[in-house]
Amino acid sequence: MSTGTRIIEVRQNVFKQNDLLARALRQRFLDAGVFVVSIVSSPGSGKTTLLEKTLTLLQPQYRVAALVGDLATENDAMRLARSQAPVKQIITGTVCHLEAAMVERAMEGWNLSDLDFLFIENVGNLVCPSSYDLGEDLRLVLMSVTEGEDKPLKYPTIFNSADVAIITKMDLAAAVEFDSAAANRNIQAVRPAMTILNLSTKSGEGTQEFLDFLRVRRNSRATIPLPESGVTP
Ligand SMILES: Nc1nc2c(ncn2[C@@H]2O[C@H](COP(=O)(O)OP(=O)(O)OP(=O)(O)O)[C@@H](O)[C@H]2O)c(=O)[nH]1
Ligand SMILES: [Mg+2]
Repeated sequence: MSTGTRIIEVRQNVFKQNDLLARALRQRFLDAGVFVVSIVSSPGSGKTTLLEKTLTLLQPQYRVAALVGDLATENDAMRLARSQAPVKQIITGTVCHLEAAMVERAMEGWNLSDLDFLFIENVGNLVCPSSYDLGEDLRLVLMSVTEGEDKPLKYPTIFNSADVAIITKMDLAAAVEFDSAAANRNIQAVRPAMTILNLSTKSGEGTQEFLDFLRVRRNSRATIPLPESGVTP
């Protein structure tokens, strides 16, 4: 057997293990009645800023919590904890994505039935997180206006593995001559009919629509049975 063949086999096993665990997590989340939303993007697109605002604004109505992954530091967990929601930081060391096992471990001690929403901020990276199912109900991919309209074409897998695209930092769109139509076209080229939301946490544009969207998706999940395969719809 060549070294190349062995490497492929090991990778397939890792993916398979992760998928099995993610499937079990998805069932646990469903049984507990918690709606799980993960967020992926390149570093600095605004995941933590959006999440802090979301945790704060949802709390009067919903019980919320968050997990956040980074290679190093507890910075994001400290920022999110300002919302008063339960938050745990997952430090991945050299690993550029979260895995289902990390999520499972981080939730130890939490009673999932006490939650309505659980948010998971992935490590800032447009490549690694796309291959790892975390058992979430909804995966959001963020893309800020300062990154360039071509990112969906350059990183199609992450857009394909997500359910919704959110274009962030819309308050900076004019300053960087962001071409909204081109960005939308590029997203639709890799993921036809993908829902796209425009948002700015600075100006507040799109925030209410985003919160309404989360509420609707959470309510509709309650009526949709889990597919046999356990794969994210
Ligand atoms: N102008 C503007 N800046 C924003 C907006 N959202 C976030 N930022 C800024 O963008 C920078 C990065 O935001 P973060 O929320 O830390 O981004 P992140 O995606 O969590 O970053 P990583 O966790 O490191 O991948 C910060 O300086 C934020 O203040 C926005 O809507 N408009
Ligand atoms: Mg962050």
